[in-house]
Amino acid sequence: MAFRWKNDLTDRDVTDEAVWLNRRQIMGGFAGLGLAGIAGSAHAATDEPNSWEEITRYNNFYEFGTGKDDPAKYADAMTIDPWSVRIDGMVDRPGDYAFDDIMAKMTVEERIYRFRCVEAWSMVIPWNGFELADLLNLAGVKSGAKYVAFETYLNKDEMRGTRFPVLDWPYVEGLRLDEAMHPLAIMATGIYGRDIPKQNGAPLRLVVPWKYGFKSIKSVVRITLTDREPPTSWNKANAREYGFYSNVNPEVDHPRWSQASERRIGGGLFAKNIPTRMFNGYADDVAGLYDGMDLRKFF
Ligand SMILES: Nc1nc2c(c(=O)[nH]1)N[C@H]1C(S)=C(S)[C@@H](COP(=O)(O)O)O[C@H]1N2
Ligand SMILES: [Mo]
Repeated sequence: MAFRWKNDLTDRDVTDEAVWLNRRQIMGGFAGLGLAGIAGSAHAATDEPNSWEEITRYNNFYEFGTGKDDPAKYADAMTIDPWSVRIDGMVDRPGDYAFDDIMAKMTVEERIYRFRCVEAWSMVIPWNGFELADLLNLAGVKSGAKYVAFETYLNKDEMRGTRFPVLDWPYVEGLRLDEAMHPLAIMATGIYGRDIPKQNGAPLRLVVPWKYGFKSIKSVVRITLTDREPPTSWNKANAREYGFYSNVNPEVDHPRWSQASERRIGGGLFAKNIPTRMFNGYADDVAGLYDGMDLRKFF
């Protein structure tokens, strides 16, 4: 790996780590997790992470319903053990990778990321996970591969929302290969040092912090390397409103609302409205991926 990403979203510079953890009452959650990145921080605090309750009770996971509280209510029905991820297409070692075997090979770190939904709300989430690049390298990406396609688990008996044609199930997403290989792109397996809850995409989900939240596909069962831009669920549902790239961009509005600002979840009625940043504040890291591209055309 050419460089490891440095966290700019932590308050551990100013707050003793144990105090920070206790405050959120998560000490019980650390057993068995290799939290390589839990210590050490690079920069001063800029954002405060959202609470466990906010992160796990205000969700989008349409397979369980379109209400923000539906996933927390209904995702429990999803079977996540055993779990495997089929990695296929243009790879040297295609196959079904058992979740436990993947975890045995990956280095889990903490990544505190801003998370910006296309609906103009946002949170700050302390994920635990590993770099997507490490998983792709496990399977061996063949030369000629240009894109990565992802697919969510689908079980109509367990996922009550899939009885309705809100989206064309299963939920699918995609990235360009260089986006997928970027060290900011992770597969999250935890939050606040605990296993990731089902409503947040257990047992592993993609997190691409510089793109709108819908790119961060949950409960991934299949990853396919391909040389063609893969179809994506929201683009299939409404191509005029949701492009393949969907990079956070305050200058390109959604056809039905402005993307210039966002409502930071928390504080109830006092939720703050804050300006949205180019690439969700990760421009220094990722703008180079889009050099020379017309970001209005490729939205
Ligand atoms: N399979 C699947 N993945 C999904 C979604 C979904 O409905 N189904 N919703 C997306 C959207 S719109 C957002 S904003 C985020 C929400 O993630 P969170 O609930 O963990 O905050 O998940 C994304 N991933
Ligand atoms: Mo979203």
